[in-house]
Amino acid sequence: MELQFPIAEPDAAALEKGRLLFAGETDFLKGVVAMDGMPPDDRLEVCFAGRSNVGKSTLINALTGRKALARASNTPGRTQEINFFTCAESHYLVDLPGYGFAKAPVKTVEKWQRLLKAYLSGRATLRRAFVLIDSRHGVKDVDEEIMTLLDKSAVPFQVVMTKADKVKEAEREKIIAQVRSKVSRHPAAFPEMILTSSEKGWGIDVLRAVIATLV
Ligand SMILES: Nc1nc2c(ncn2[C@@H]2O[C@H](COP(=O)(O)OP(=O)(O)OP(=O)(O)O)[C@@H](O)[C@H]2O)c(=O)[nH]1
Ligand SMILES: [Mg+2]
Repeated sequence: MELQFPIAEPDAAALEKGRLLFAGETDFLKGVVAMDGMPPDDRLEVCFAGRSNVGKSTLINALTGRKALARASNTPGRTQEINFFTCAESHYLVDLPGYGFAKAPVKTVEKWQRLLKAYLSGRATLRRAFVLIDSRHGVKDVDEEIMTLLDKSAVPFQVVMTKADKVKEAEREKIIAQVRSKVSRHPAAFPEMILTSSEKGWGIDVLRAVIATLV
């Protein structure tokens, strides 16, 4: 049986909860380059994973309403550490380095990919991983690899489509269908997707509401 994987549509009360959560203080806590540098696991966290350049850092900025909280750039491989942000004192938002192609030396990329995998499979307080998929490109092999890792590590994940403003509606529907059919094969996948554009602000309130139900 294939699951339906609809686009999430929280009700007004859930949206309000999300709005309130993100109306609180958010701040950069630290950038981590090794597992032993992680902050104490004294609260829950959600992380943002995805291919380089998919829009992880930009999405954190959109969620928090702070333009330059997480450093974003057009160069794939911008985020090279695991960056922790505090959100309303109650949980962490975690910006991860991208996977796949990056404009950085091979050795450096290998090092941060190892760290990324160690984090995704070994962080006890990780409540949910958001796996970001570019609305123009759909699920690629490297995404499959990460989703399989999350399955094996029993880390629940949810797909967030990014850059929805970059595709026409017909094309978007085709890509969403592809993503649905690929993601629904992963046992750790949460059966609802979130459609966003950080540029236009689409779906940001939805993602806030989803995070508010988790923490
Ligand atoms: N049009 C459009 N552009 C976006 C959107 N989100 C991100 N971008 C752009 O995409 C580029 C990459 O964004 P980042 O947030 O740095 O991507 P990232 O996933 O953090 O990349 P790495 O840290 O390199 O892995 C930037 O030029 C952003 O301005 C969006 O919703 N719409
Ligand atoms: Mg980044």
